[in-house]
Amino acid sequence: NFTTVEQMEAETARLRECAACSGAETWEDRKKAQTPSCKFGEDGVCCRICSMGPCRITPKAPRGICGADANAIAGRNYLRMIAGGTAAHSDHGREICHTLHSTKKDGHYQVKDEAKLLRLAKEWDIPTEGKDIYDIAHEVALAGMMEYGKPFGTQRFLNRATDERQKLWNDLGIAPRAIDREIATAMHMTHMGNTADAEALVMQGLRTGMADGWGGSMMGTEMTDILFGTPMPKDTEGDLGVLEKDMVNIIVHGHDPAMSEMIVVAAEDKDLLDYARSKGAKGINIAGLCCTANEVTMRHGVRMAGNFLQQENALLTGIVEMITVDVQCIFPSLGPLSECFHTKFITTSPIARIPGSTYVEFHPETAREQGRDLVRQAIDNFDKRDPAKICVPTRKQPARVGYSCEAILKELNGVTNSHVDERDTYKPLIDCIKAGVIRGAVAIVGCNNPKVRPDHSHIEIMKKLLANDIIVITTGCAAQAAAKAGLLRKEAKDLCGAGMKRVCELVGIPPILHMGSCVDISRMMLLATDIAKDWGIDIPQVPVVGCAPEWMSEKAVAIANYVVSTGIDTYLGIEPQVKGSVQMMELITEGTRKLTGAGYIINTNPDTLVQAMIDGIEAKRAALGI
Ligand code: BF8
Ligand code: SF4
Repeated sequence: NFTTVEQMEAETARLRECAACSGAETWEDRKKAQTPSCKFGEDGVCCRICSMGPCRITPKAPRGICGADANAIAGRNYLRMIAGGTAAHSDHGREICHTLHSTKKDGHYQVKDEAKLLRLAKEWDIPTEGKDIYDIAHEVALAGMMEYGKPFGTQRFLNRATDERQKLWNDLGIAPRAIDREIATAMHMTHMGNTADAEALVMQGLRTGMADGWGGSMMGTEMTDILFGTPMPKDTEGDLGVLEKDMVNIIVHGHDPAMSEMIVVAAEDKDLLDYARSKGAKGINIAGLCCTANEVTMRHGVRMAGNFLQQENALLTGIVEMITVDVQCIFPSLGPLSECFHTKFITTSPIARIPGSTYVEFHPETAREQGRDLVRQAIDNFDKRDPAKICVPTRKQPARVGYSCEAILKELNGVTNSHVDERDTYKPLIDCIKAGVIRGAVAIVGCNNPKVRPDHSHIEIMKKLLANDIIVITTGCAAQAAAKAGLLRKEAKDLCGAGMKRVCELVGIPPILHMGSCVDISRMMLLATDIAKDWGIDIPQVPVVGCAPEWMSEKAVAIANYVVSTGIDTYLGIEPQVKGSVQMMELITEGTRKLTGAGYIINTNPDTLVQAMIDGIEAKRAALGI
């Protein structure tokens, strides 16, 4: 049985009602208070870049005080969103480089995937002969950090792309230089009195996005795999029912796995387990939210409590002893909300300081003790639950997670096909696509957004794609929507057309492959690239598209820009905030397509959006003559 959105909504309503006595407020209440939203902001035509403003564009006032028109204002706002998103993902990647740089043989963090480290060292021409693995790790980490500020050259990872893409990026001038430089350039270009030409702003948007996807995000993924292991398929569960009434519940939330890994390790400690039992608990239960959930589920099978718009619901259960967060997508409302309950709210990063939390700054030199200490505090909080405020959720779904590119190739190696003498190739998959058994692939990624029915677009779109024999790969909160609905089970093959169903049975995979967190969309870029290489065509020709049906964050805009630059059409279920500029709308939908071979297709109706994707894939097939 699959969980429907109606069932999810009923559970949310029950939790909200249950918690009403404690005066708890959630996003649904605040969304009402924020409606209607500001039309100028919505359309991207409010400028407050300098203090002569704010200036708002109307038919009567078509230019700001400085003379900037709607195209300039919407374009600058848009580029600033990309800069914000690239900064967030890339700084996360940099933090992970620092964590790798702190590794020691007997340290708190160690190298888990030596083979991946050696591969990366080789790729980057770092000598490894006769060297200690930790010396290599430090050199690789340092080389990674240099990608952020090097004065010359472009990103090292670009040479993983197809030759056609690399040439195109150079010709268009969107091959990203140092990551920090692209962010700074975007901020500089949008300072008062600089670029007012929308096309130039969009081009820098592509280049800044590229600094994320083929720079900072890819850095995050690679270094995380080296540190904590390259994900391989695992069984787990998803939805709030993973919280256990009789156990100490600790939620890890955010993005950077350095902190959550330590909590997971501490929760397996025998002394702490005994301590939990001495306090009357049956054990210690770690559950994840948002991308931290994706990181720890892929490597440890830690269960997922839910996605972005479910973070408050987790606390409404009244059985969460502690929620520890690192960076990004954390609601400030967790401060006041946790105060309604016994829940301890712990912030751990100087990047995300939130009123109402206890701040425990994590350091690589003390991380293990800090993790243990937090787990101990959570145990001490177990008997502070208020029985009157407990509302135990029960629904959860099994899920299979952890499909890194390495894992997908391994699955394909195990299948009997006409490429038995070749290993680590996507050719068996390409054969299925050529034969039409699988029509193509869609990457469903991104957030939840109250502008649409949460999870509804994700789930409905995924189901329709499966029914049309289109394989789905997923990351971020979209992946958790799939997990909650039960779509990451192998049994989801029953929702597929005959062709896809057969492939799933033969290979032994679910029809929706969980590829990780949002920084792991870099994995998807490499997947599309290597499929194109094994096929002998360029990326825009491959029947693969991307889709963010419920996106909300600046990071999502950065992602959309590197996906489009990579030549993959991107279907959006939420309108980018540039509608007040006809030129900007034209540039992001059709303009980029003339340059990179891909653009946005925007539609807020999920049924129309998914049909457009199916048509888009069929058009790519027709162009290939398959
Ligand atoms: O980076 S999908 S709500 S959790 S931004 Fe945030 Fe969006 Fe979720 Fe992960 Ni990605
Ligand atoms: Fe107004 Fe121009 Fe200043 Fe923007 S930069 S606030 S449009 S004067």
